[in-house]
Amino acid sequence: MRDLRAIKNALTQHQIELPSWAFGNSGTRFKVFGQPGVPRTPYEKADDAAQVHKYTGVAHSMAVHIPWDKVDDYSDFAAHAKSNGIRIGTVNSNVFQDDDYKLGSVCNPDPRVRRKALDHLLECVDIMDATGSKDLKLWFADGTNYPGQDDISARQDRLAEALAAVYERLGPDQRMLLEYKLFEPSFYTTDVPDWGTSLMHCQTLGPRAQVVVDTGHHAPGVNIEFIVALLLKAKRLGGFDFNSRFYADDDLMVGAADPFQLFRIMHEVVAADALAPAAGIAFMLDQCHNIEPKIPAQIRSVMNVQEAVAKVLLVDADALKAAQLVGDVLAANAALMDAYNTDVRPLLAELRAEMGLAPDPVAAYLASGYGEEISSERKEGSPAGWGA
Ligand code: RM4
Ligand code: MN
Repeated sequence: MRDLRAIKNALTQHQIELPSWAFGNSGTRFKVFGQPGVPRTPYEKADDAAQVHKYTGVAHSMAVHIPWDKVDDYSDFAAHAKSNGIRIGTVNSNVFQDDDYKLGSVCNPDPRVRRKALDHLLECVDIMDATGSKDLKLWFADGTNYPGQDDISARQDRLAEALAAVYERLGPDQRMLLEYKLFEPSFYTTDVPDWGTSLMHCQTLGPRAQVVVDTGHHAPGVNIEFIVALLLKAKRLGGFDFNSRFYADDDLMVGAADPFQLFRIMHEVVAADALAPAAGIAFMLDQCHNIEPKIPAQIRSVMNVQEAVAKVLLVDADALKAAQLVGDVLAANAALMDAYNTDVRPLLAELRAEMGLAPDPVAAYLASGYGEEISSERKEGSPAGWGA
């Protein structure tokens, strides 16, 4: 069994990346509810992300989404983040919010539209060069709504061509993370619907093309930890987009709907010794806070991931292995459940105190007055949002 010091060290090293879009206004296709104090610029999103890091100590970076986070000077933006104690992380491309993309972006039958989409992806790599970001995350809304609408196989060829051009452009220490999603906005076919499709493209491209598992992007009942275990074996798990779902791509706070699933996923990561930053797995949140206050919701999400990881680190791996090898089903299951059923909140509070942080990050943030401050300071101008 791991000793307490090793568990605490692993938890201190484990980093969780925040999404810039969690701080802007968001909603569903029915309504976006505005909140007071929402950032008006990418700079203010970085200020808010820095608050999450300040109270958790493990959220060192903020992912950006282009064009939502377009700025005039990306080096200056990166310097601003740095002066707040965080860095700009993954660059997310956006080829789904332009009229030209009605029939797809890089898979569109029209070569002019494909070129436009590819240019955007290449521009995202330029931005990575300026911000020092290491990962380009690609998610495509491409697909079709009706049988016969387009040629399924030809669309795969167009996708492969665009991915190859982007891969070619990456610097030696940059990676491409290819995300998949079962359906939505396309309802009949999606061009990257599952991990098999993503993995096939990544394997064709090379080792710096990796699969991203967004926990909300599967059919109900899919065993996500199995997918994670296989991608880890293939050395193709680039990272996670963490969130929770009850039905489809709900984007709720990670660990809120099914904390046990999060524990099972993180157990595979720890079992493969892939928790530490050196393993190269990007642990990102991909969430929207439509009805709850955003900064505390991000803090809560980071805490939820930490709680799952802490429980996993408590698993008696030797006892588990021994039980598995002799086929003791109940003892093996108990080794996992004993750890899962442990209340790790006191351990995490103790760790935070050792890190010089308040034991209860949400309470400390709420007491700080930052929320009231931004509500009164950010009255003018238009709040950021993804424009649903
Ligand atoms: C997509 C996908 C991407 C995220 C956007 C906002 O569904 O999950 O990762 O960047 O939403
Ligand atoms: Mn995602």
